[in-house]
Amino acid sequence: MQDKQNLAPQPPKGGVLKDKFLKQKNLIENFLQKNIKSISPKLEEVMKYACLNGGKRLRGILFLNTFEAISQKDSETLIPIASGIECIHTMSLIHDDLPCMDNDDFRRGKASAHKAFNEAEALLAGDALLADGLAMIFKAFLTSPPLGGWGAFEIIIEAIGSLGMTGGQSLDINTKNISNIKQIEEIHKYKTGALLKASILCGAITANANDFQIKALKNYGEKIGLIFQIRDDILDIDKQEEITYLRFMTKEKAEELILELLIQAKNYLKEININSQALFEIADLIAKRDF
Ligand code: GRG
Repeated sequence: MQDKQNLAPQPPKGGVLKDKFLKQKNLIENFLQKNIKSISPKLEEVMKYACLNGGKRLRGILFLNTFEAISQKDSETLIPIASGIECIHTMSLIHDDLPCMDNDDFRRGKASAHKAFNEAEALLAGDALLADGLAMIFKAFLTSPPLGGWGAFEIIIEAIGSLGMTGGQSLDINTKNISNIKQIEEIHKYKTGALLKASILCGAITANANDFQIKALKNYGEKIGLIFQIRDDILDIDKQEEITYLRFMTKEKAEELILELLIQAKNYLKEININSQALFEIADLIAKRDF
């Protein structure tokens, strides 16, 4: 066991892959710029406004780098899939910001879609981004079937449905009294964590990962989903939210928990001994929110 640990790839020092992530982000954004289209000029304007306004492209980047880690191949041909995932993610943000949901006037530092336009336009842009995002992924798989089969597509669809993100959002709006941290974890496991984890697993299955690798990457995905959320709560410390880790622990304790989860996430990567420097580094960037 000791020997196996020593042979495992070690986390890079100093974030050497940031340029690579920036390049992938730009490729995703170029694809979206060219492929977000509508027969309605207004719909196209709102979709582009919401989608091309400064997102980190974390889910797309996780997908591409998990594929590369398992297959040891370049992922550039899979940009349409990464872009489709980002369209779906943007849809969830547009709907989450609506007055009937989280009621947020700002997103990515700008007026949220329903504020910049109106609720009807925002709803339609969300609908179209969901359908068009799924179509981008579907078309990419149709023209070049993934080694691991269509399960890679299924994992994304399941992650956003009633057993995933939408289910988590429903738990969120229906939970009135939070009395312990487990309830918070449960909501975020689905609301925020499901699509993050699915982006990783989609990359793994597309690259034909074996069961052992998939299990470890699932665990890695769950840990970085938690880290993502705790960092979010720390950054949003002034927000009077019911559902925040900081109701149950101090900021210092939350920082300690992030470090603990980071070690656990990286240990799952070491377990499978793949060349996954990018995945080590993404975990660090999520922990520091330095994307
Ligand atoms: C997708 C079918 C479907 C339904 C959506 C509205 C809804 C149902 C779910 C809400 C989910 C939601 C908004 C979760 C919050 C996730 C979160 C913390 C988003 C912020 O992610 P970042 O920081 O965003 O990666 P950027 O702006 O960088 O893309």
